[in-house]
Amino acid sequence: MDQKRFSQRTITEDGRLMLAKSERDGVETVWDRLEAQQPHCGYCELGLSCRNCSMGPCRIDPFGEGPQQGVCGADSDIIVARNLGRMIASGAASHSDHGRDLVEVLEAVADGSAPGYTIADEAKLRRVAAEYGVEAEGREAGAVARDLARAMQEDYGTRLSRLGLLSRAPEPRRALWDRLGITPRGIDRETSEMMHRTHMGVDNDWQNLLLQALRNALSDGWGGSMIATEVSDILFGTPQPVASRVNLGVLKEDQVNIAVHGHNPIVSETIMRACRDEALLRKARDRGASGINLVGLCCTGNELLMRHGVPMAGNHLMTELALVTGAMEMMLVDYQCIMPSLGQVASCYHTQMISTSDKAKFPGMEHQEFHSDNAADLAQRLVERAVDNFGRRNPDKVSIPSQPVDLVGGFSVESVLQALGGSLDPLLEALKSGKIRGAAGVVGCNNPKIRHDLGHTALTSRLIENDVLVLDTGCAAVANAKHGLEQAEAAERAGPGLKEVCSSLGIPPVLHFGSCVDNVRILVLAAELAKALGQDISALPLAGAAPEWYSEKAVSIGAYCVASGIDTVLGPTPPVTGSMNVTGLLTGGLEDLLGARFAVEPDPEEAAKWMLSRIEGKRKGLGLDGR
Ligand code: BF8
Ligand code: SF4
Repeated sequence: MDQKRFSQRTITEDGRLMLAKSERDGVETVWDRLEAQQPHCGYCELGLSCRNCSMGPCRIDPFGEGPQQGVCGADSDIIVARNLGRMIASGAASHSDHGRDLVEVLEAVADGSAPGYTIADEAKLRRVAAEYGVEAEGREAGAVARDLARAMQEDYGTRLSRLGLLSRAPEPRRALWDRLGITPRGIDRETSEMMHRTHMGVDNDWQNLLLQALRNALSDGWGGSMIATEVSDILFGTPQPVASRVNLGVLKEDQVNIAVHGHNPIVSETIMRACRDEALLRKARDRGASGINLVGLCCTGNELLMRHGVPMAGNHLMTELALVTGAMEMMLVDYQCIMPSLGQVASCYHTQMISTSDKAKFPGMEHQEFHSDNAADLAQRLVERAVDNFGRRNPDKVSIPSQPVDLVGGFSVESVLQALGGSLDPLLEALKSGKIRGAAGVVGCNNPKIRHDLGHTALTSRLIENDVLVLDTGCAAVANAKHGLEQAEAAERAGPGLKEVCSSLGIPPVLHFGSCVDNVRILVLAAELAKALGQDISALPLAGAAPEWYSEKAVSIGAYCVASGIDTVLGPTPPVTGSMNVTGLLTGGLEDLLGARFAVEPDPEEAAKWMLSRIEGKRKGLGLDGR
């Protein structure tokens, strides 16, 4: 395959070079498998196929010539709405279950049964506890942590009316959710009810199904994901601006390279500590390596980058290619977005692949289960094995591409407030004066259907050129960082107003806000801005985008953003276009209900235009100068 075809797959140099090497090494990648899958099933692309029961599977003919109902009588609206509801249920469940695992570690820390973990941010523990009505004054941290963990567990199971952290949303938004009947109750309850309603013969009103889908998504955004982020901060520290580096060039030829991939910092934090262990570093030197080099992939990488500046090797589509470098001694995975192909890719090299969660096992990986009571110990033993594996590296197969790019990460609501001198006023002033036109969240995945990283970087570049401050997370944040957009110097690439604001604060025009569960940091910031202005979130000049999304989690994120009042544009088309009614509601009618809606636009230039026009429209609504 020639260079041109690699360039069609990715805009990144490290990606292109490793695609060429993967071909030389006979390794199949996600792009090859996408090609092999062509053409995709048209019914599924439109959302018009259903296999929810064994009277089917059924499909609806989009041209109106074949069947217009499934065996049970479900029409295109019902089938499309049910399918979308189930995507959101899966996404919300994934984020929320990740959050639950953290709550369990918090409880174990309180009980003294988690030797590898501590409470890193006690002030935050006390702040969040107070929000839950847990007495924090004058009590020792362990007792507060135990009560907070139990209060959060109630959010998952037994809360009867509303989630604990909903109080963070502005009052008009909460009142709107109440009026629409979409105030999320228990986190597990909303997912479970979504699955119930989409069983054959339960909810067959497509609008009613979509309302539950929104409630389910809100239980993720203001529930499971928010708990995940808050407890991660309590256990591992609230992010502060930190320098790091990104792309496959962060791997080191003369060191033991270890990658962590997945989402939950429970595993990656303990691995990081073991990588800094003096005895293991000595052992690495004895083996001829100059050190132990820990790198991150995907969102658990973002978690480590945000809190400790651990370098980032790449995003979703780079996970196979990181192995193709031939320089990786060990990759440890927890869960989510870990392609089941990784074991097969690793088998072409000396890389040891380790799965760590009882809920996520993979072909071609060795399973070593992490629990809060054995994590510290197990991490030591595994890093030691990675060190031993250094000697088995085949130098002929090693190729580390590209020079790493510098970035600043670690933006949280807390650290942004600090950068602003303790209050949101400077940001509000910049918005009011029009120096900053608005703010946008650019979030989500990579998808081989979109040229790798182009969606994120082109959209983000256009937004900052037009004086829109960008907050990014997940794989989008990694893409933008590789593109040099998360350095203070990138202010030069921004419009004059944004450039002035960023230069005076010494911040980049694109702020790395963390992993995908950390999208809730953007929600909280939006809520605080709305409260400061005495407005609902939907009145603010904000917009969101997931230009390269692939995951069901991204659908849940998009839905809770829109339900929270933030216009959101998706790159790849979600499987809903088989129903004119559902598509019309999502991309139009929702605006009357929620003050925000979806758009679908795979071209990042067009997506930028849509976001900018929505932002200017909201400015006008607030009586700020239009453009
Ligand atoms: O939670 S952005 S590909 S790694 S789903 Fe996955 Fe998408 Fe990346 Fe993070 Ni989020
Ligand atoms: Fe077919 Fe209805 Fe069963 Fe779906 S639920 S597979 S449409 S019969």
